[in-house]
Amino acid sequence: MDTNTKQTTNNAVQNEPIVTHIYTADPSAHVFEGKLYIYPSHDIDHDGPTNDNGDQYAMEDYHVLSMDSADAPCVDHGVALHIKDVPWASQQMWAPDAAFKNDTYYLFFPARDKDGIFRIGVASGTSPSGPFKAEENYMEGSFSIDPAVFVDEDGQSYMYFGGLWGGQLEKWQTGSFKPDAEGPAANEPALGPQVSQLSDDMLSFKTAPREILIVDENGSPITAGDEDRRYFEGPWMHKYNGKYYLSYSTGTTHKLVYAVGDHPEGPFVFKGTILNPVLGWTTHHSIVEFDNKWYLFYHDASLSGGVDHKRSVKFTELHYNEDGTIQLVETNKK
Ligand code: FUB
Repeated sequence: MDTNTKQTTNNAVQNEPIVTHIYTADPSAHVFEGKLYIYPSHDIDHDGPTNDNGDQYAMEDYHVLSMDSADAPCVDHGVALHIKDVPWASQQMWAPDAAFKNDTYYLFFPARDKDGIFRIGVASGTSPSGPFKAEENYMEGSFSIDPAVFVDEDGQSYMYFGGLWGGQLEKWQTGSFKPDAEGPAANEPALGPQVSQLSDDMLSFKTAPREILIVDENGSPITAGDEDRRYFEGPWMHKYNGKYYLSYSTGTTHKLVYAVGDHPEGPFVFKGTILNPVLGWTTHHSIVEFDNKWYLFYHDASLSGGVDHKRSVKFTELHYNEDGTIQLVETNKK
């Protein structure tokens, strides 16, 4: 049964927030049971600090949203998982994702553990709208933030994850957590996102996380100083015409960009920008095919007048060129 159900109208072409009664961010969109389901972060107000560590993103729960069609009202199915019901987590329920396998819906989410280290947890349920029951512990071997789970046509599932700065990815370069570790120098290869194959029950890593390589058109690794192209956070994987598209946020330059490869674990060749900067510091997205159209789900801070920890999910249609490149989505930062 849906709880706390609310409806708002939305207008895809005008890119209005899909809901306005709560702040939402980091949308992971999927088609389940013939509908669009969106798994966002639930942004909240608070009196705490705002800093590069991301303390302003103090989220405590997840709501699941759905739409029967791209121009239908968006339904809020209420709280699907609250941090008080996650035994290992202490704070900051950041960008989640969801997947369907084994007749079960899985919600993957990052949060800080009791030691303040970001880990990735999994919760499961029988409905795409939740509720979800969290596992007792975080996924063994997990770290950092922004899990995105891709189930390939052969049934193998992959988790992509990792984020710089508050997301702590720099601190794991040796394989264990080093609180003072910094990222590579500007002329060195940038840190890539991590990828792991998931076990068949979706509850653990089948293969140890390994770093993904993103190269430029000449095959050279994108460097850490190349802030228009280097990986920052928010990975997403989708498949289009047999190719694997890894898209992500560039963080400091506030773009959504993408790279293309022949294998889900890479390497990937940088291709271009999908979305120019939006209002707000962060930018985070997902790409989904629904009713024979492709859509970009993203967020901005327009509804709150630019307050970046109070963001709103929007979406727009995405178009491909004949050669498989993605057409840039322009923004007006309003
Ligand atoms: O919402 C908290 C963090 O902000 C996410 O995990 C990042 O991707 C950024 O959107």
